[in-house]
Amino acid sequence: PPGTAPAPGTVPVVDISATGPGSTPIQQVMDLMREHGPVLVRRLHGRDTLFVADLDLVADLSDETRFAKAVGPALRNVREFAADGLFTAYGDEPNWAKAHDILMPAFALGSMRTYHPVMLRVARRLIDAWDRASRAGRPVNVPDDMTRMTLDTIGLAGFGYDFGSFERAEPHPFVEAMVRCLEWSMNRLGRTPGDDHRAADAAFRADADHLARVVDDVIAARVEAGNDEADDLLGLMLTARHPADGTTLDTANIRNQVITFLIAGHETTSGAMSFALYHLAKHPEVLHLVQREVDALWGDAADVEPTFDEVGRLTYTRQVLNEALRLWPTAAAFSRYAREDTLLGGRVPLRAGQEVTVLGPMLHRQPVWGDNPELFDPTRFTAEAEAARSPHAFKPFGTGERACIGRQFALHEATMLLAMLVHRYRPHDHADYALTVKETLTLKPEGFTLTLTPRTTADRAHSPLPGAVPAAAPD
Ligand code: FDE
Repeated sequence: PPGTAPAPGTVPVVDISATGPGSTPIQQVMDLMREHGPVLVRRLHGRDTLFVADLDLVADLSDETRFAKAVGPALRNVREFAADGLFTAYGDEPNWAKAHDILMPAFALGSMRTYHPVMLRVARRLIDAWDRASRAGRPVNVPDDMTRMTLDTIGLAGFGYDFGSFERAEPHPFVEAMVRCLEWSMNRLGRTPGDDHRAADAAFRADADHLARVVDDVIAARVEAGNDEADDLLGLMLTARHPADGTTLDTANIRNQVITFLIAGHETTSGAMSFALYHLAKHPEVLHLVQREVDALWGDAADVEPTFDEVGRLTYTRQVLNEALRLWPTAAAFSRYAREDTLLGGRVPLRAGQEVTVLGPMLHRQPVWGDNPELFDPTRFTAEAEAARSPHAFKPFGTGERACIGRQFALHEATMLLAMLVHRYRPHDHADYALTVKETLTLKPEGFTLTLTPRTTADRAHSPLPGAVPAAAPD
């Protein structure tokens, strides 16, 4: 049966039943791996999960002929509200391949040109809000504002729906319901058998119903506007026919896809941008190099309007994002299952159907990353460094045919925003922030705030820095 431990003796088994997984299960497994090594079975009330982070094992799991995506325990809970949406669909569910084929063109690199103007428009909303905070000398809450920005972006770019998040003091109710649904999915994994969970489950049902209602409104607004030919995601979902059989997606599946994209398209991306800003606030020398890159592109312009092609030229900014995703991949784990009985990496026996969970943050700290993996150093992502490294050493977007469909979307959005912010403001770590990583299935730096000073002409004149790109100083 799935989830069963491998033969005893081959892999350490760590029983956490006494404490449970707590509110930070990913970081708990990270600690267990620091103690027991990068392959272990975590046992909780008799339920076993095999976690791996070794490069050779992850490389082996990426072999699509022997392994496939597992909708693991956490995603099975997410299925309670996203059902057969792309992220949570089983590989053999017909709606996975159908939706994948229909929606892939909307995420090809070229399609990002279509989304660029909307991304820019929402980036402006964030900048307006940060200008106001900066004038008032008020700190900004980074993860909260990044979440406002990514929700508005996916809503507008994907579905032509405006959540108007910057006009609200509190997060949009959709976000609050969604975060609670994700928390429920996570916490349900750590339940002690015999406890009464009816209240939590009823609250979850109410939240899931709220998500469905919002999404039905989004779809109804589109259909009412008679504008269902639009070439965004929702337009494709409503009208595109599958090449194989000529049918479109059915209504229930469209609802599941919209929920899926609203969730997948914003929590993870906002976390990635928040971590990137966290590292920039802690590493002035890296910040300086990003400033140098954006100043070379935009000079002293007061209100920059990045073009699509300029975003592609922000190589160092993108390295910063990749390095942020290395240390804290915001979708931190993904699962695979063995198609047949096999020996994983030639050393861990697996039975057909058995699931294995890859722990990204620990894969990203393996020896392939050198002897100081905790060091934030964007030069790890120069083209040369990447070419010299196994492609399996870095998996923030999963692997194979079930890898992230939104990768280009997220990277374009995040690179552009980060560059605009660095061009405009000097961030101050006014609270001497100590990193606390909050887990709601995805990761984010909880309570991270900055104060901002507008950069001046004089600041920009000082940014050119001769010589090669130095490595960052140790933490
Ligand atoms: C997907 C994904 C993944 C895989 C998972 C598994 O394997 O289980 C991962 C890891 C990810 N994804 C990650 C990420 C990060 C970031 C930043 C992102 N992501 C973003 C985004 C955006 C959007 C829109 C998205 N994203 C979406 C998505 C989807 C739909 C999916 C599913 C696909 C299939 O087909 O399966 C994913 N994503 Fe992501």
